[in-house]
Amino acid sequence: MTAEYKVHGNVAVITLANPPVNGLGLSTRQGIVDGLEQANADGAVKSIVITGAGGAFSGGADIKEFGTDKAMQEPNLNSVIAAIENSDKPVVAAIHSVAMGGGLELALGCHYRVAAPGCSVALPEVKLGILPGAGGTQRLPRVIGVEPALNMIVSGEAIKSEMLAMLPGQKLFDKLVDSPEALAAEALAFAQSVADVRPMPLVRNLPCKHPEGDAYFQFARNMVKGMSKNFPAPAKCVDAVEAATKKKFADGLATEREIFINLMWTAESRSLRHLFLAERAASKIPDVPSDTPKRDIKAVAVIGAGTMGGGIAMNFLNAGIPVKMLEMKQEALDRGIATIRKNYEAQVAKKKLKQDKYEQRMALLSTTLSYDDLKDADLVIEAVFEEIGVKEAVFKQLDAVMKPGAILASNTSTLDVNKIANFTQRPQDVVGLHFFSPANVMKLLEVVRGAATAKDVLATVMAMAKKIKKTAVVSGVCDGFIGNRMIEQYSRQAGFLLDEGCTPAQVDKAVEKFGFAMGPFRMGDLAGNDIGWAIRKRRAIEQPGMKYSKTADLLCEKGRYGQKTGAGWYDYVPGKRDAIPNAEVVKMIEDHRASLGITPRKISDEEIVQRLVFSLVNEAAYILEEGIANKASDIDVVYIFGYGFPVHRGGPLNYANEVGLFNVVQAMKRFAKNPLDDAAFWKPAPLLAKLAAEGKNFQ
Ligand code: T1G
Repeated sequence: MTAEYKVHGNVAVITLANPPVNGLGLSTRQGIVDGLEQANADGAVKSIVITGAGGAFSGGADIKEFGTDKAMQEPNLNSVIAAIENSDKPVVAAIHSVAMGGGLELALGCHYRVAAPGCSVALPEVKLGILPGAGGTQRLPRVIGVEPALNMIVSGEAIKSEMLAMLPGQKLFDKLVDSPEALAAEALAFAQSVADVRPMPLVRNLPCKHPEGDAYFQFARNMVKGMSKNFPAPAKCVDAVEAATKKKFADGLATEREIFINLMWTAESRSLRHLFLAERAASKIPDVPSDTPKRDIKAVAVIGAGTMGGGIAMNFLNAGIPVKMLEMKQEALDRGIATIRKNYEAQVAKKKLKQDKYEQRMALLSTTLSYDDLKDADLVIEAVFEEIGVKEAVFKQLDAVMKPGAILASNTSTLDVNKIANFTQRPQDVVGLHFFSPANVMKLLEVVRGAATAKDVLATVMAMAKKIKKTAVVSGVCDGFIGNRMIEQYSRQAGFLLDEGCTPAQVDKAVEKFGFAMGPFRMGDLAGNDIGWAIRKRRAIEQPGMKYSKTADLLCEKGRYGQKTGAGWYDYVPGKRDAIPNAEVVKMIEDHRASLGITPRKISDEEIVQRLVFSLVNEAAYILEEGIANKASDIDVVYIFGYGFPVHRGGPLNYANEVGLFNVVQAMKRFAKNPLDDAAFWKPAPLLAKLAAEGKNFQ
């Protein structure tokens, strides 16, 4: 049982013990109910305390149970809370560290709540595409007021217990103790002090009104409209809280329950729950035990003070880790430092960073022109020119100067990490750390595992990624690793669509309607079309015969690299990001099409989206069966955090599962019949074909 029962004097203490966060899974729920029964049956017991072991009171319902019959199995959370409210003896919640979701709802069902300071209190269900389903939308407004409650429920954000305790007239906490250490004893004392108080207070009996209800909820609906694009839950939160102000408690609870169950079965919620677990699962490497010893990373060196090097350095400065930056020339260093300063000063100006924090971070940054000065760094990351010869020179230098045990990392985005490792005598200490630009902003970090990369190096960099607030995904070595290898196919399809009859704007609009922030052509203009141009030139040598549309090359030959040259697939007005369609580009595409003897055809948005997204799916299936990615959810994490795949779709493979792999394969068979496409590419990867034939999903 994951809830312990112990009697202290005449107080029974039920302790939730379901690590890591006391998720309210079935056995924990059963443990609470059993404890309540035992306490109510014991004449020596006068009052009851519920608390959580370890680092949380409770992180809420057990997300891992969702979608299984355990989640709804009695006693469900509403039944547990009813058992608390119907207890003959007062129940006191002793809250500390984390009280979230169902955990907070459990506490709201108690007669009293004693809290420690520093506890993160939240109803974050909206972040999972649902809303509080055990009375949170009905009880929280009754203890902190309608507006603060709705703000918490719609945002899902955590607020510290001491802040909530300051809300005027709040009835959330009956007592805020001085420190977490004092909680256990003070909760026991409080429970003794209320043992004979009757009637026992119930949150459900408190009034819940808003003086200008209709006007306020109309305002609230307007406010959530912006955040509700693609997500139904925020607007439903407003409906549930409004019900709390207009209906009797039991009816309001029924309204909440109905909305909760409906939202639970939406594709959006399945996607968000999938991503919640996927992001955390990404940090687990099948053959690297979680207790693998990690190397200390106390000092970092970054080679290259360009855009990437500067952004990479900022991640470590932000985490309080000193960085030494090396460049070949002083003016390059000066430029790099100036860029870092500019980035921080912009954050200070927007009040996103305090001046003293900015100065602290800059104080951690030092520069040098000499490799010898790097020798004491625990981790060095090179972010130099993406050319294997340059990497070779850098890694030979590093091998000569870095102390034994230092980790040597390359920020390469496509080059062979095994080759790079073999430029050194210590390939076991070499790893790829592929940051995404802008490196100080993008959450994704591809950790590229070389054939020789040591397990403790992997464990170290995965822990380091969490420290610098990156979502790290392990990739094997192949051209483009996970993300860039897949985007290659996506870009090829985008080019074929132009040859066959689309304009850049039509493709981008279809993909943006699907949910991408940017279609492939706007994205090319942002990243720089010359990057893809260079890769295609390299590919033409390494993989002759790979079929591409020539349009992107024709565009680059006109110097239209994108925003950086003021013009790409679109035109740009200086200082603005609006993509303005350009008639010459459209004509260039039409002329090229005519030169190929292609008669343009009308292509539906559905076909555009399917060809672009399913090209990601097929390439991902190859990546999985080659072992480049450890699991399907890792690939979804890469695409959500690094390539702007729409969150409400859960990632390319989650989306393929939602569509049905049989249907994906059927669509691919249609695409393979198109002579202007790449029929060979549309042969389903063996893994995809197998799963589709067996009616299974990517796991
Ligand atoms: N259920 C199951 N596992 C959970 C969990 C949960 N609610 N919360 C965290 N974990 C696991 C997580 O998967 C990871 O596991 C480990 O704990 C550490 O998580 C009826 C229906 C609590 C602030 O949305 O926000 O209640 O990878 O890396 O940074 O209305 O976890 O080690 O195997 O995030 O210290 C509502 C979600 C549920 C809270 C801790 N509750 N959790 O952060 O650690 S729905 C939530 C968090 C609900 C009711 C409804 C955070 C945290 P593993 P972590 P952390």
